[in-house]
Amino acid sequence: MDKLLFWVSVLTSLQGTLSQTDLRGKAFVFPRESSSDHVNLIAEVKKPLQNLTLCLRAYSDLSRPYSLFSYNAQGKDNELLIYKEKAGQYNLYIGRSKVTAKVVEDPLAPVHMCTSWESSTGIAEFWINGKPLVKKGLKQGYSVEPHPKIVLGQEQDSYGGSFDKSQSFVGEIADLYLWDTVLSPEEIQLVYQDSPPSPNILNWRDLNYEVNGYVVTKPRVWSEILL
Ligand SMILES: *[C@@H]1O[C@H](CO)[C@@H](O)[C@H](O)[C@H]1NC(C)=O
Ligand SMILES: [Ca+2]
Repeated sequence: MDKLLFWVSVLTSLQGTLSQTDLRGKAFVFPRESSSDHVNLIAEVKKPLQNLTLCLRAYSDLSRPYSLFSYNAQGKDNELLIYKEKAGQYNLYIGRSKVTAKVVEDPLAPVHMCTSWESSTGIAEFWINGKPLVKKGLKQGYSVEPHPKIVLGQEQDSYGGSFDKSQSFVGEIADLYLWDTVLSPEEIQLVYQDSPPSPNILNWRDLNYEVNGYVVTKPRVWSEILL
């Protein structure tokens, strides 16, 4: 290892624990409320995004609003953000604009969520537990900025920081995938059933991430699919 690489890795290990792992069957547990505990997801986004689909499972008993997925670009807050306002109310932000989709749901039940956005039409979709919500539209013709900082557990108000305890996530997150395409309804069902088509930006089965603070990886013992 050359000297520079050595010091880079020393610095990195001081900041958090870097891992690249297959997290199948596991969940990130955010066990307490804070303005610091979070996971950085490391993704290569080199070109602006015109199409995207993000899916994840989440389990939380919070009743206040919280961030599920926070993607900021340099100087661009809320470039891509999933923010849960309250039970049954999901906000998608693209380039600081927002749409809201609503669904009847049990506030204490685990949830599988997919959201997609297509620049050419501006159409935003939410799929909750495999069911499509009413489509909305925003930012037609826009492109999501590349080179993001992606954070789970906290909502960024700057590039990689400025967290607010009252928007933090407490609970468990699993099976997170991000594609640079809009998945078809059939593909969304495959993701829901845990057979996702190969994701090209973030892949739970080969995830590059950095844990900061009190976040623990544990087996996922819950499911929103009634077996
Ligand atoms: C995004 O999707 C549209 C079709 O909806 C396609 O025409 C366009 O080429 C896609 N853009 C990229 C960068 O893949
Ligand atoms: Ca923000």
